[in-house]
Amino acid sequence: MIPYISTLSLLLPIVIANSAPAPYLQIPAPRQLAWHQHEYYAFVHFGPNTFTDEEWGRSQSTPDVFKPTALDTDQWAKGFADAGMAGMILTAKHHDGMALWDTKTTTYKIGNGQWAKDRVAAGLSADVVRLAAASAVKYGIKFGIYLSPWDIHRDPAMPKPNLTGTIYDEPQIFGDNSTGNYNDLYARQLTELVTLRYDNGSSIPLFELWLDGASGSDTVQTFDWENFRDIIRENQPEAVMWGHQGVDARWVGNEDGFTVPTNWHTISRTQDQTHYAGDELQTGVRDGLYWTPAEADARIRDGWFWHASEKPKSADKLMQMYMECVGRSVNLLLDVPPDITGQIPQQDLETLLQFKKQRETFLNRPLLIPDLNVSASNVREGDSASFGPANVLDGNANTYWAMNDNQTTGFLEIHLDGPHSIDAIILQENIALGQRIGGYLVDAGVKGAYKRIVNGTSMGYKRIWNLTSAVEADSIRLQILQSNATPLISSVQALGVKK
Ligand code: FUL
Repeated sequence: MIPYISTLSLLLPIVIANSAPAPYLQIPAPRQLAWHQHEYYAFVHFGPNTFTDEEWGRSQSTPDVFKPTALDTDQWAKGFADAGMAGMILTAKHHDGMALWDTKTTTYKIGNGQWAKDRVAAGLSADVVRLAAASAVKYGIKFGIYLSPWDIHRDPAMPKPNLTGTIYDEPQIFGDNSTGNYNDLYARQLTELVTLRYDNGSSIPLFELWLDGASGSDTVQTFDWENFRDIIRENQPEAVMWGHQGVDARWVGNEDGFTVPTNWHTISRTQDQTHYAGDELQTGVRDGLYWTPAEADARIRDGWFWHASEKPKSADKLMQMYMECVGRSVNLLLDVPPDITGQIPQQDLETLLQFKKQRETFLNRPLLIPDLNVSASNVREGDSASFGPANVLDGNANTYWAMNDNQTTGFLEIHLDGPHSIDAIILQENIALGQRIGGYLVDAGVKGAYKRIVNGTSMGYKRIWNLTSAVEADSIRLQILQSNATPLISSVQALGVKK
């Protein structure tokens, strides 16, 4: 909301009407605000592990191991787009160190394997990262990259006898005590990836860089997170940098799509400081120093990489994950790995489609429509056009209901045209101006008698409340019980059927 100040009001000593609330403490950068709205997207773990039936390969295979029989990155991107996923994040380099793009930084890349040589001889690209990026844009989804900071290929604590004497026997520069500068290698790899180009020469936009926090070795390596951030900012200012606890988005503390009801979008530590425990990452820190919202990385199967012995989870299970993640203001990054053909198994794509159908069947029942009658305990400066409660029904993420600055509690009520059966409530706080709300209730009214249906703490970007049983209502009342600054509500929705 852009404050409007008339020339006349500048001249007169009166309270200026139509003034938007000031931001409250930390607010999301534009890149983060856009990221919140992506909500659900795919993780793609693909590399040597796909062919060796491993999760954490020990950097023992040569690039010849990478030989998909029918690679089709279009099939991935189309499958994800059809499933309603906003994008995909590909493992350009997992812990084993083998690069999936045509890098100048290492010999340990798929480009040196026979599969790639045959592709190139046939006039085809063997750069899987660029191929996937081109497929993503073709099917209208976002593209992101995972680049593992822990690199077994360079870690002296991880013996690699199979590579001894080969061109892949590279200096063991990982670790603070090693001779060599691993941060420099990582920075060069990152630089290559954030400056990749499509075949037509234009630059490949990335929506997220995934800088994993895992390590399975005793080698201590202090990472130069600030430099990595600067490289990303300089070349991809719209990209979110994901790390264990920052910079732009944080881990949710587990890899099972599990979250807790109270979740703050802020924390108070950077990547260089002691790591939060899993439960602290889930909750976040209210009024923390940095806007670092949580993302849940979870899997459609048991492993991150494809294994013949595993099956996808059920659509019901994915729906449950969705409600716990997206329904609690946490983005869901769901891993859907390609198999040894280089394609996503049909079984997984079918499960994604079933899940999409369930999601849509559930969500596509909105009862609260723009022309309903809405009242509120207070409207900011009496300016209903700018801050009235009808804004929560207009479907516009930029408008919101607001009260005067000195009011941190209050209510709004939406009057339905007759009795309805309601089984879910969706609430959105206008996070563009910060996360403020710490307590709220929703009541279902029938002829003025109310029944409590939601009792919440944090709200944030989006909350979906699936009620244990449907309730009858001819009105919906949202009460804000606690807020650290005047609350701003951008959307209220109820799902169900008209009776
Ligand atoms: C973890 C890694 O160790 C797993 O292999 C996987 O990549 C997962 C997404 O992150 O930290």
